[in-house]
Amino acid sequence: MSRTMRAAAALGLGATLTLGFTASAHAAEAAAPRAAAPTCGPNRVSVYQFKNFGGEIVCPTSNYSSLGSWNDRISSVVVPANCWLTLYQHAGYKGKKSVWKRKGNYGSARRDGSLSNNNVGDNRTSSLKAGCTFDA
Ligand SMILES: [Ca+2]
Repeated sequence: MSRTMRAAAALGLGATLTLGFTASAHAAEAAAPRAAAPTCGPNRVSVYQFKNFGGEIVCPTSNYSSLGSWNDRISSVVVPANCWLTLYQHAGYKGKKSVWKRKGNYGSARRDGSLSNNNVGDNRTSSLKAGCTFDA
């Protein structure tokens, strides 16, 4: 093998590594929007610790008369088209409530990045009713 061919082979390897790195960088950029706002998927209600779909996330699939460690902790929600969600201020489905969709209402998806302007309020949810058609 001549020195020229070795140089070309080395160059080819270098180009491949560079291309691989570039592709990874693009993949990371493409995934960034989803990483910033993860959801429980198209068939699950998503409940978030922080406003604008941040922090920890949980995927309620039923009714919860109390929320344990999530008491007074919910700050934003995503309700897919085939799901429903009501948040209540107090345990046992009492107090002020905010309804995004009721069971049987399969309208368009709802996203609410802040509960500050909702009846239930920010960090004030103590029970909830959630589900999706696929849970029935
Ligand atoms: Ca709101």
